[in-house]
Amino acid sequence: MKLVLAIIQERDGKRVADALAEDGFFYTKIASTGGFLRDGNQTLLLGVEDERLQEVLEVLKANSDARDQYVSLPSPDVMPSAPLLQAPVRVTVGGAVVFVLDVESFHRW
Ligand code: 2BA
Repeated sequence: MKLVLAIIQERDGKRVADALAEDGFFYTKIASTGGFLRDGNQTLLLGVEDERLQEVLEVLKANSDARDQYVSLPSPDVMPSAPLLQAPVRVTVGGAVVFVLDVESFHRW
């Protein structure tokens, strides 16, 4: 069994959730915040059997889009050396950032 930890953009949240539910995946959704943009995103925890791992990755990929966002004022604790006034920087966020971990054991009471 694997634990899939997927960080997706808030705007993709409903589309991803609907697609996962439709395909019968169990998941837990946690509201989270990106350390760089300081924007809200969503972290999904999914326990999946090994044979369905590829399928869940495909569902995540098909339903999360990469988007460009602009960072206008970097926070001093992120970039202490940044000048106060500088042109907005474009960053491409997502589709999704996904970690796959081996599950040692799984229990449900
Ligand atoms: P944020 O930390 O808000 O990052 C948003 C986007 O900003 C990132 O998109 C990346 O394109 C850019 N970025 C992040 N850190 C940067 C840096 N130090 N310098 C320049 N550009 C930087 P994604 O890579 O698609 O990441 C989307 C979100 O996924 C992140 O939001 C964060 O919440 C999470 N994430 C990404 N990599 C992670 C990691 N290695 N560990 C934990 N969470 C991660």
